Amino acid sequence: MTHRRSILLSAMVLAVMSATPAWAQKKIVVGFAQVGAESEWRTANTNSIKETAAKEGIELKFADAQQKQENQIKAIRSFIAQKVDVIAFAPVVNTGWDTVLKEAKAAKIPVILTDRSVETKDESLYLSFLGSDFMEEGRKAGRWLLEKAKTMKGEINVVELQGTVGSAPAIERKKGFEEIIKANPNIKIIRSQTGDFTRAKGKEVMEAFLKAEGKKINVLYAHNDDMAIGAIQAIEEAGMKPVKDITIISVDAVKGAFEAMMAGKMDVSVECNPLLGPQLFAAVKDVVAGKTIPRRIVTQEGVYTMDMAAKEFPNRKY
Ligand code: GZL
Repeated sequence: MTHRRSILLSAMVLAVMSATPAWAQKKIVVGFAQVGAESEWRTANTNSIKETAAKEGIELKFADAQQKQENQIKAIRSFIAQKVDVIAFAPVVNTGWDTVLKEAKAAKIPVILTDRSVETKDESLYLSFLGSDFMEEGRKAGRWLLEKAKTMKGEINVVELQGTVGSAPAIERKKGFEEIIKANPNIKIIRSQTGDFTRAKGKEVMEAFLKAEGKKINVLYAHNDDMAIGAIQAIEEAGMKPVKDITIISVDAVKGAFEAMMAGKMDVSVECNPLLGPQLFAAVKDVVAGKTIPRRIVTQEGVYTMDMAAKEFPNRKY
């Protein structure tokens, strides 16, 4: 055997021997504080995070905050006390996080935001924000309505079911939608109220809209499918027909939206991808390995209309 080959071989043997066996490598421990379980989207998001952690052999400490900021803050404090390697969370609202994030920073625990972002002057309080561009989702909904409006006569009165008050998706989906529809002065938002991203509240608020405005309503813009599906029930119970009497525009594109579109009860749903697990834990592993991660990781998303629903439905993962 040549001298060179023997050096190469011994180097390889050394490398194999010095590599720490998998069972001896310290498991990465991640603390995740989830918003809650308010919607189909959230359930799919939670499943993606839990399934990916298990697949990657990462120990996941998971807390469900039942849509309360104080519960998320409590969970983050417990992760700090347990000295986890990384903290990740989906902030239920976008303000009020500096104090607890400063505690995480003092404990030298990196933080990754998923799904929703936070407002803070101190950029060092989190490493990265992984999630959708909610402004663009609102713009996509607005662009769809501008096109649809070309086939509609006279005033186009919109009622809007907003997401959780103070949450990034609610603020930005509203802003993006309004930015686009102002191009057509016939389109007016005549009522706008939060349905807190839930079916029950979406139905309740739509009942109030129908009582107040009735047949004046031409379009519903719902910030998520759960509220849209609740509103569709209210529209039918009021003796009106979704799509035919009231155009239904929604966001998320979860299975329930595809079922509604295939039943001819929803016009369009703008996709908001909940399957953030793979991107989150790839970022976690990079952080633990000392690599830098992008400040902003955007998820790719489409727009699904009623005529596309049946063909696309079998491909849906959530
Ligand atoms: C969006 C996410 C929103 C979904 C809702 O990324 O935060 O919260 O649109 C969910 O369905 O409740």
